Amino acid sequence: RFIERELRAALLMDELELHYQPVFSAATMTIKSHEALVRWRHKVRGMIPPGQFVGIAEESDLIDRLGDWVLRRACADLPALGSDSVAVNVSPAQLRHADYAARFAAVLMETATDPRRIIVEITETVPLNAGGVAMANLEALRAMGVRIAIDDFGAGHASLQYLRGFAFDIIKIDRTYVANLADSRIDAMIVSAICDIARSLPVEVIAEGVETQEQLAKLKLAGVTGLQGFLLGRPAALVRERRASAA
Ligand code: G
Ligand code: G
Ligand code: MN
Ligand code: NA
Repeated sequence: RFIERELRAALLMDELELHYQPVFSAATMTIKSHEALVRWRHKVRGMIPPGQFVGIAEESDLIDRLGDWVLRRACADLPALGSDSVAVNVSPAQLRHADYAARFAAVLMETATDPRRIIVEITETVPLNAGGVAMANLEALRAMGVRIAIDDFGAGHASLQYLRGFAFDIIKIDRTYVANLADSRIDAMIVSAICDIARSLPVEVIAEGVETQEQLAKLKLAGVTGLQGFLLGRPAALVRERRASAA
């Protein structure tokens, strides 16, 4: 397909970029990590969001190239980000390869990156069967010190099943729960219950999509450990002054 060939070329010609959105510690309200979000700066069509090309990449080996590019760039940017860690979104398709964790480790070596500073975000659309390839990859990453987050927690139908099957480090509450926090008693109860589960496991729990002060206050009360959303910081390109002056 045309768009697939274009995307392949874009990867080679460095037309993709990462934007970074800060995640704040609920306790200190300082930035503790950044989430990397890929964008395609198209020569004609302008900035294309990932929703319009990640799915196409997932239909072929393009997703592996895209994923490797994202990880390498995020690792290279980490020193300039100024936070302890960076989170990358990983597609289920990437985890299907038996050598995924080994390739991941190679990128960390190449860029001299401490694995403990990397967070991998996966959604519950990855089938995680005991003894399966995806599970083995996640276990290998975690053994290296990489932290694993469940993204969009509660948006799918397998969230609790997921928690039973793998020792995740972070739960990211889907932003639809946060959106209705002010006027939905049931959503507020669900968020509190997720925080209770997280505390007793124990794992970190990040609320995404925080847009208002009221949501922020309710989330802190419920006991989230991290906060992310437009109220606190939008995804933005890294300012590369330091890199430019160093060159
Ligand atoms: O930025 P936007 O809201 O359009 O992001 C839409 C979706 O794209 C989100 O679900 C996000 O997790 C996903 N996404 C963003 N960056 C990446 C990436 O580097 N790799 C993968 N696989 N998904 C990404
Ligand atoms: O699925 P994932 O959580 O990776 O999606 C990340 C996407 O969510 C990013 O593309 C980002 O633009 C979007 N996002 C981040 N914060 C907010 C927010 O406060 N409100 C809304 N509506 N979207 C957000
Ligand atoms: Mn994410
Ligand atoms: Na999410």
